[in-house]
Amino acid sequence: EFYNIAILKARGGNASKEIVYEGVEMECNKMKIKFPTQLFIDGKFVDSDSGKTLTLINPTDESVICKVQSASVSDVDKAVKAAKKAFEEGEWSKISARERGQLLFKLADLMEQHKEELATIETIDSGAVYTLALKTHVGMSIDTWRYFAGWCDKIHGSTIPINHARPNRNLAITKKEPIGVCALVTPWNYPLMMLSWKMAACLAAGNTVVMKPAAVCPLTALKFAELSALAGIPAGVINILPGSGAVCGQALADHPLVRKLGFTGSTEIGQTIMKSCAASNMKKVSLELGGKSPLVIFEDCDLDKAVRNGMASVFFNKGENCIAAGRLFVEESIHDEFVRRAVAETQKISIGDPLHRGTAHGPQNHKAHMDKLIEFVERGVKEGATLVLGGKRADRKGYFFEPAIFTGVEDHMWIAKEESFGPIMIISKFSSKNLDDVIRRANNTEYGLASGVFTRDVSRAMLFAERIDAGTVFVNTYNKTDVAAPFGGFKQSGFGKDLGQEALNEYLKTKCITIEY
Ligand code: TAP
Repeated sequence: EFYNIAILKARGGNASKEIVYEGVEMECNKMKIKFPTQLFIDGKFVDSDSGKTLTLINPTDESVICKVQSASVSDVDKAVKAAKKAFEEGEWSKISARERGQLLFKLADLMEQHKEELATIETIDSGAVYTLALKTHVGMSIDTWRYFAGWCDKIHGSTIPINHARPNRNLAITKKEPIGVCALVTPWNYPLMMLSWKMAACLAAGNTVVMKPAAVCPLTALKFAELSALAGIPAGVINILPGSGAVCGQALADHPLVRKLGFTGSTEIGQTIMKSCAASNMKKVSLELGGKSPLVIFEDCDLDKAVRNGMASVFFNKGENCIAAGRLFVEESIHDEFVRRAVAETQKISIGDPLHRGTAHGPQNHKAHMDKLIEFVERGVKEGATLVLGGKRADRKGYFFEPAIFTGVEDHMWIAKEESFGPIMIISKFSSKNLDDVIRRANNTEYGLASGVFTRDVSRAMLFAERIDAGTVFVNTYNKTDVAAPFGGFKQSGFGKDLGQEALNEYLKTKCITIEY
């Protein structure tokens, strides 16, 4: 079914404000939802210069949701120039930090008022299970905006006692300043949440932004653009450009007026972006990239909890989770019992329409990704790992893939090293007689995003946490991220942090002022 694009109007809490756009209005999930389908540049919804569009597919039933405008290089240029003007001359540059915070709180309130609509849009566009979309994709996004709104008027420098040029006296002070126009490029697994993690810190710091969501699911970003206009964020401060990475994303990395690029995505594209940022104008860059996070489960763990968390570490958000445990090391004495329980629990996962409240596992995000997962499993079987469950396309319409479990995975195997980004559990055995050896094996990857350990032995947990080379370590839990805690990887998982106070540094520069008196 194809939904017609209509001229729509939106009115927010501020009754004097009316936003007009071309978009889609439809009944879905027992509610009326509507969202724009145009680019958002300088406070207005507009068509792309090229007339090119992206066709969006609902992964649950493979139907076309709608077409949205796809940004060209000249659209990127317009958006960047609008963001530059807003940064240098607009209301945004004149209001106080506290007023900036108030605007971001208002935006968060509007997101809260529209949370069911946002979660529904996320579900049809990305296949996220609705209940999870409500709690995590949208819920954590709202928390993120509130967390960073609170930081706006608390960003300050220091006073530093430096040597005096006697007989005069001297003092140095530092100021934390916004960088200017920032670009954000994000992936498809948590579309609204990835936008929020980066953009909330970026705006709290006082920058303006041009953002490119993933081409396959840009709809919550466009709905967010509408809400930002209704919240009264001045024109040009937020610009949203759906488009392809090769055209729109690359033009952002190359643009000489963009001073910072925040990226989340694959290591491969991260490398391309870092090169482009260096070659164009040495723009500051932060990269949240791929992962193959190890989870080590010792025999003295709380096994019920380890099985529950072990499953969530792999299957949460259908495995489309950057910190997903890419490899489980289970101590040999509990290995068979762990596998038996994990298989039994995985068989109980209800796969189905992500809008149904009883569904725990929805379709993969898009077809190419599902096909990649099927190939991943075939390769694992070929190289001799034991596929004990799932790993096939489910026998129904939509991009459904049966959660898979592999055992007998050896260190040299391709599936032990490569990220699947899907619901595929990879289990290897270890012996706790040699803690050094399992830590060496867990660290034997070029990635360093997250890690986890289950044990009741505090010393062992702390030694693991000290020696594992990953930006996040979970002890007796997994996936426990929070807006106040810094998040980001080591090695080829990139650098720079999202969330927490540290994320602000990614979008600030420090100026040192030295005074003589
Ligand atoms: P990518 O293929 O790297 O795409 C990420 C974004 O970059 C998309 O918006 C993409 O555009 C864009 N892009 C592609 N080529 C570009 C170029 N030359 N210049 C600028 N932008 C370009 O990753 P993905 O497949 O969307 O996401 C999966 C990967 O992201 C996984 O490896 C996963 O681990 C990683 N990830 C990491 C994290 C964290 S926090 N570390 C979080 C989520 C995901 P298109 O829309 O056209 O593809």
